[in-house]
Amino acid sequence: MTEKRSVPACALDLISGYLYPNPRYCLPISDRQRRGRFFAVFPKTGLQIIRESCMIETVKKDAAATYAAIQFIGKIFQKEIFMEKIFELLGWTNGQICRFWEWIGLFKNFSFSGFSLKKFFAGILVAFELFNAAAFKTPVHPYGQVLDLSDYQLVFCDEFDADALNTDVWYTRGNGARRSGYNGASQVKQENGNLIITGEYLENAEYGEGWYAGAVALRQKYTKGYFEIKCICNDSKDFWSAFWFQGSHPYDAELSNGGVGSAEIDIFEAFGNDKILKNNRNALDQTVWCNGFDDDDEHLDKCSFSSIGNDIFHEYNTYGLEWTDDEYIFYINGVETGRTSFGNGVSTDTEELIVSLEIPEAGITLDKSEKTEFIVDYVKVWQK
Ligand SMILES: [Ca+2]
Repeated sequence: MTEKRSVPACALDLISGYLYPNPRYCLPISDRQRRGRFFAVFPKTGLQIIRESCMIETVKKDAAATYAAIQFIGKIFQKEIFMEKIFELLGWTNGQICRFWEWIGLFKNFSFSGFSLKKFFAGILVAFELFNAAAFKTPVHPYGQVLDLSDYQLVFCDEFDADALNTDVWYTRGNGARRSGYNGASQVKQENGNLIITGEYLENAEYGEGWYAGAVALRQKYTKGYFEIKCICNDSKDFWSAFWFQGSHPYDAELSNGGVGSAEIDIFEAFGNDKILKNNRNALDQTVWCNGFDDDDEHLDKCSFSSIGNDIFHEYNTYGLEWTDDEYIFYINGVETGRTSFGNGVSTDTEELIVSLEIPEAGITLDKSEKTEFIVDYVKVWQK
């Protein structure tokens, strides 16, 4: 049986299959371990590791000068001079490389064997994308396995069709002071089959004058399963949309125990539509956070994938997490973006599933008359 996959997925396998054995699993090692071992392990672990943005953040921390130089070159490289111009000339995109992948995705189900021009060009593009990911922290398009829920059963579904939040299953979370503003129940509503969380400046609100946003969480906590949201991320800078798990003690070194005891799992965080580089505009992060993975109690380790959805600030996309006995597998629109058994392994905690519009630490630059909305069509949970 032929596995149905996109050309980029096939091309990546093709290249990595030639160059590296077993390239499809990222290493469960921390930033600091990765830093030392990166060059040593690269030939064996392959391309996946390049995709992890923590690698690039390590570069950032260690060599600010190098990073500044890379950033400078990256700006020249990407600011409508290279990629954008090429795609424009070829008429393949409307300034969004996602569109190009959709186009190239028309060629599906081709054989792995033999040489073809399609494979050759797809291979070059994938290699280029991976080079971008390594050098410039540009996000990568989903290219992994297609989601298969045949072993799962739907155990929770809220389409948000009612007039108001079903408080039998949800509660508004963290009400009160939140970073540079407030979370308020007033910011959560349901309309036209959507859950909507609004970020805005309010003068006479529950906790006084200031910037408000909100969060809801399921009362039922979960361990393992497949968790999916369909949503439109808030289209503004400063505030950001998120769908995430928080365990009971992910930031405590002893109790987190490298994520096995408890972890924070960010199924996605979309850090606002203010990206300078066009390539990054539809990017979001999928991250696992844990403590107690190394000897340093203070050090919070993370493993992060930076990936792209289709026009995430204006169109519905789905973002999912498959949390198995062995690993976390992240998805966008039903295609794997990354997988990891980061830390000491997957969490065994029962964790809280949260939908939130987040307020930044400081420096909100929106005009006080501006609003921003995180629009959620559904949240669903499947388990075995
Ligand atoms: Ca709905």
